[in-house]
Amino acid sequence: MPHAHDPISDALLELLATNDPAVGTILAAERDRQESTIELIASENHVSAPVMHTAGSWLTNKYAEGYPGARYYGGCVHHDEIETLARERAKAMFNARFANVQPHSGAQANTAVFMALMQPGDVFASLVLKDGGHLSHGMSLNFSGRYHKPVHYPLHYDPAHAEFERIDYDAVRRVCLEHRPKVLMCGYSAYPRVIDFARFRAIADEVGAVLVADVAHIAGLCVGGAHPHPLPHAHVVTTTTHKTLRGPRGGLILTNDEELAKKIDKSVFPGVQGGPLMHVIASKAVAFGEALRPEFMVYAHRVVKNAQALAGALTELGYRITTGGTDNHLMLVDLRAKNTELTGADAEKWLEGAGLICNKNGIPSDSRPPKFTSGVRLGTPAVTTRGMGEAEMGVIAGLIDRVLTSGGDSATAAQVREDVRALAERFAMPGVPRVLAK
Ligand code: DSN
Repeated sequence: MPHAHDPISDALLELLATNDPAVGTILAAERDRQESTIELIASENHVSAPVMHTAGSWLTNKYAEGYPGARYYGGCVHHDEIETLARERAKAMFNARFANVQPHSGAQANTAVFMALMQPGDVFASLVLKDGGHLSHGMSLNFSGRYHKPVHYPLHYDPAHAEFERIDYDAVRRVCLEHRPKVLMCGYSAYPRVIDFARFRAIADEVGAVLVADVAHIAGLCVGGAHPHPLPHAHVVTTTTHKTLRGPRGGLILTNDEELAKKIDKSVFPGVQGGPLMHVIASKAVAFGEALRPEFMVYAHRVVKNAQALAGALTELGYRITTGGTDNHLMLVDLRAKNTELTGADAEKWLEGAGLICNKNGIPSDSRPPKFTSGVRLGTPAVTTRGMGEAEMGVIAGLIDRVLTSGGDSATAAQVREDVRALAERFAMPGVPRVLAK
């Protein structure tokens, strides 16, 4: 049975079929791929039709360098209105006094914040990438590692410790007391547990550091009440808008501090960016409006419940979930518990062959290099958007296990692919969003 589509998507493909069939064919194939597979990448989601199509609107035609009321181009009246609306909604979501909605991405947001808070060569503290951090938190090839001096705080690495693979807050304090960083960063790309923002703030205050919380992964959970809020603890909050927040690809910066807000605005433009992507800012405004509705709270809590159900089902099947489970939308699956030979790279490839989309990911203290890894990272934001629940998480765990215990057998992958297709067909992609369809 074919999926129902929103009329604008269909009209776009019709337009491209006559206008640019080469592009139209690729886009139609990608729509089909997304519809017929199960998306388990923790940093991805499926946006609503209003979010998607607003990103393709008239606002793409305009330069609007500057900020509302202070632009470097004429004709910005509606761009001022939309950016102001996006800012107001962003502030309401995070209970923040100031918001900058212009960063093109989360990495751009972090670049601008670093520029506002540090000079080249200054020291900052963060979690290293291989333990779940992000490349913009000090990876050697990234601007953050090239122009600043990262010092990294550890997790608990002792399997006998009750907090195994969780942040070692005492060590965060020790590292900060030793190195006196200008900035202390928290917020991660592959960390399945609650972040204690108040504890980080106490450490930052003790050493005179600015606390930056990069909540890119958990932003939607914070807004939806399924994870504690970073404000008022963090001095600055950065995030992407396209993960659990379910908006268009982009970045966002928030703070309660007026002086920091002024510095950050200058760093975003003209510091690291030129013209803002106003069509994306309009789409952010739509997504923020959705996130402010009560239905989004239900969604955020379901994302976590689904992640816990998936982690529980995989544990029963013999996989090890790092830290023993999850408090948020993601989990790291240590494949070695099931099969010491299996790498994350093979698992990712075999699962993709069966229509189960995820990414290989290092687990803490992984002995394998990032190209291979011993784990995969799984997340539930996208499947929850499609309306799947805890029962489906059990089904998905079983499908994953069938693929991973087959040793890469192509006949098994083909059978599972059909089961994935049948499951995907039962859960529509968001067209007209459910909240408006009622
Ligand atoms: N690349 C993103 C992720 O997958 O977590 C982080 O920016």
